[in-house]
Amino acid sequence: MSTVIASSIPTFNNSSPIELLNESIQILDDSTVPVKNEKEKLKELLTRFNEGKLHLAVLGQFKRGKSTFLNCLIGKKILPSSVVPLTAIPTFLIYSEQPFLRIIFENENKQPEIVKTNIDSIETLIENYVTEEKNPENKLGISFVEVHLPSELLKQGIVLIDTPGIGSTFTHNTETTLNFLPQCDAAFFVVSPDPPITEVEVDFLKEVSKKVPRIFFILNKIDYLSSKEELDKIYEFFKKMLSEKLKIENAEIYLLSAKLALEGDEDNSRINELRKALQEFIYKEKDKTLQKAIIIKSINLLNEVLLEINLTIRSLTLPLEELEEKINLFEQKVDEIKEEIIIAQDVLKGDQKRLLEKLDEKSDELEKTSIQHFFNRIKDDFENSEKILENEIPIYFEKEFGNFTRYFNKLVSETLKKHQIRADKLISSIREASAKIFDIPYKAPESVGVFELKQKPYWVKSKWYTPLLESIFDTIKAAILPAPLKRKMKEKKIKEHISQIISNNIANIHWSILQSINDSFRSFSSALNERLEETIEATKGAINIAIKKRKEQTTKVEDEVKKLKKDAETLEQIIKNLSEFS
Ligand SMILES: Nc1nc2c(ncn2[C@@H]2O[C@H](COP(=O)(O)OP(=O)(O)OP(=O)(O)O)[C@@H](O)[C@H]2O)c(=O)[nH]1
Ligand SMILES: [Mg+2]
Repeated sequence: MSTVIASSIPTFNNSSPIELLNESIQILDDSTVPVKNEKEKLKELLTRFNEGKLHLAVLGQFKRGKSTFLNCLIGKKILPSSVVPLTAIPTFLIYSEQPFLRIIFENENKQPEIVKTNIDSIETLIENYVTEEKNPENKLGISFVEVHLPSELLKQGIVLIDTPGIGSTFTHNTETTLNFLPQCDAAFFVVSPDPPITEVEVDFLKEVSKKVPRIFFILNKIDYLSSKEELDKIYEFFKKMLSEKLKIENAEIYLLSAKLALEGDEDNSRINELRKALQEFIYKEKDKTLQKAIIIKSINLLNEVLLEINLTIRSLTLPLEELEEKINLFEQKVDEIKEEIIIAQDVLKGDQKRLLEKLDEKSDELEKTSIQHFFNRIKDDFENSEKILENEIPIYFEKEFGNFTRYFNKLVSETLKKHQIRADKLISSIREASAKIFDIPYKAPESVGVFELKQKPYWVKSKWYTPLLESIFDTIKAAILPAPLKRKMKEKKIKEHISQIISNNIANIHWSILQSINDSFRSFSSALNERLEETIEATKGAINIAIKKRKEQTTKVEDEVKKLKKDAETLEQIIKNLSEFS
């Protein structure tokens, strides 16, 4: 006959992740182990979870109909749409009973602007802030705009986000959207048959699929297609592209005519199928998508807390002599790891230097090709050279600035990712060493966060071109010289001018990227040191407190150990239950 012993450890069988997180915070609140950091982080996660708003963004190439599509989801023309590239600023649609706008600026010291409005005036009002036409090259320095408005769809806990279209000549719009990706929890990716899908879109989609866990595809503007055969053909083509180029199988693709939907043609627009899918997603998947990220982060934190609790227990129970021995061993190990970190920091500095050399090399190359390009451009149409330069130089450098940023962004994230993996291993090895020395089970956390180039974006934009002073040409014109000589003088002046402008522009691009690279490496390096110190402190702190307790109040040690053991068991159970939700 077996004896069933009733356990005093709760099993939380029916607890929700929020209850589990609350429970663990309570344990940490009452704990004598120094876990303040972890507790704060857990509280932040819980708040985010409680607010529970999923960021659902609409992404795609310019002019695919993203803004129009959002208007038809909301059922009202809220976002401006046009035949020219338009949306320039990410625009968040958030539920509120009373409509108002909140404008958030890039300069964090500038207070957000609140603009009260009524629902019918929203479109004309936000035009002033989010469109390329009214806010060219984001001269207002806006980071994003929130449109708070009453809507049944938004009320269900989603925030819909309109993003600037990628791939237009306004490369800063592409940059804005690429930087924005990590904030998306899920996305609608909009394509259309005019043309079906471009290389730019394929590249963009590769980025999106790396950063956004859930994507719906929308084949918009189906009213362009005159027959079912055409529709099937384009659908199959798109599906094949997703499978061959992006290895996305079984993609969810919805057909749509946002235009017809706005006109109220429910049947031909096929909007209802999409609405249904969205409702189903909100109903079945929304919370899960958000939950997953929160749970993984919480489990990592709780595993660290467990290690500290177990360390304290060991420090309270081991014979003092043995404990001293182990502490010495641990200190030695920490010193070894610190040495390795110094070496890693040196390698990091070397990589930073190599990237800066690459920047010099690329800038020199660009200077040469740009001068050649513009000399050639004016050669055959000399009389119009000023017009040509004025028109083409800003576009040319706008594009090159975008290319440079993308190129170095990729190099920086690849380089720092490599370092991050190494740093994670080293930091983890501190915890692993303590676990091993003190004979405690330990599970290393999963890596979080990818480092990217810090953007110092658009300050160079307005200065791409400064015209030559009229008076220089007037002087040449007025001079008593034969015509061919005058032309030669003018040509010389213009060429000098081109070289000067190109050199200034390249210096600006170079400076901007250089600052970004240095900032990225600096913040990586200080984050690494901070994490290292934190980890060592947490581990040592747990041991030191235990030793102090032993020396001061030997009689209570037994009770303390009992309580800690119970906490550890409860946390283990919470981790187990949480992982069932992830
Ligand atoms: N025929 C047709 N035209 C559409 C449809 N959806 C949008 N359009 C038109 O396409 C043009 C671009 O629409 P927008 O909604 O501004 O496109 P967008 O993707 O937001 O563009 P950007 O903000 O520049 O990236 C507008 O002229 C819309 O009227 C559609 O389903 N059918
Ligand atoms: Mg738009």
